[in-house]
Amino acid sequence: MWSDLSNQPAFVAVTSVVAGLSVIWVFRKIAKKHKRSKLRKQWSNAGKDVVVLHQFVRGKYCINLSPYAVKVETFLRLANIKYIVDSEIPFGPKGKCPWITLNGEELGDSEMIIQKLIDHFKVDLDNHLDTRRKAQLETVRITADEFVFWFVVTWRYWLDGCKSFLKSQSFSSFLNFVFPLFMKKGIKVKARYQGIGHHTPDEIYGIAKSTCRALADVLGDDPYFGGEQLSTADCSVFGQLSQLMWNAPDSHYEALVTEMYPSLGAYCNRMKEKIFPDWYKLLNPPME
Ligand SMILES: N[C@@H](CCC(=O)N[C@@H](CS)C(=O)NCC(=O)O)C(=O)O
Repeated sequence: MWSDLSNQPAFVAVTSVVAGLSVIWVFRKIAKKHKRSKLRKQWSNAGKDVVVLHQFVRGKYCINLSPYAVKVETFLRLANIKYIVDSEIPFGPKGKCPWITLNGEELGDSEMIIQKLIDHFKVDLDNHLDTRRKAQLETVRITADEFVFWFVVTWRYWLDGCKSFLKSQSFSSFLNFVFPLFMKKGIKVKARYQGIGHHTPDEIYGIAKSTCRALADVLGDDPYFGGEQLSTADCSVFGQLSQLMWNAPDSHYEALVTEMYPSLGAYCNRMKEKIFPDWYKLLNPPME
């Protein structure tokens, strides 16, 4: 025998809540779309050949919490390309940060962005390198982008639960509370898929140590990974190492570049001073 559920108070309450949430969801979606299309018009008016770099808000000690955003911004400066920064919509067409808008075209993925900029602006930061050295630096770049990244985020968000990282950001109290809750679980799942998440914290630190040692050995006594002159690979290495240097305060991960392999810390400072003379003004809040 069927009873008429629509007359039950619990049923009415649940359907009202579901309907209310659905309306809020639809309104939020529309508002988001509207905001994005308004901003899109603004970005298209940035000027011909002016890159709009979309990234997270700046940090207290480092210009970004995303190593890939630091990488792209470093490249833009090295290649003398005009750019402006947007932090309202940090996630782009591939659902990742950073991304760029160039002459109305939206593009994601730091490496693809750099390739596009190289083609469009006809820049070559590597013309002082022979083919063999270029190939060696490409493996250094891959190590930084695809390997350093994983031990940094696995430690930062999961193993350390954002404790050290949050000291380096100017987040609101609300974000300080919810950020670790979401990130810890999310990165744990991703790190397991990637593989690094199956190791113990000591083993992960061991991987971080041997990777930093290898990078310090490749750098040797040179000022940059490109030798006396900077190279495209320096953008990636700086982007990743900047996270250890400035976004892991008072931690054994920071010590990797400040104490254990100080040539890497000196390299970070050299890059900062050469490419970002305005570094302290860019920080949030700015440091004079
Ligand atoms: N391969 C991409 C990686 C970008 C990336 O993973 N960015 C992170 C921030 S550092 C992100 O957006 N993560 C969000 C997510 O994976 O959902 C690139 O080179 O740009």
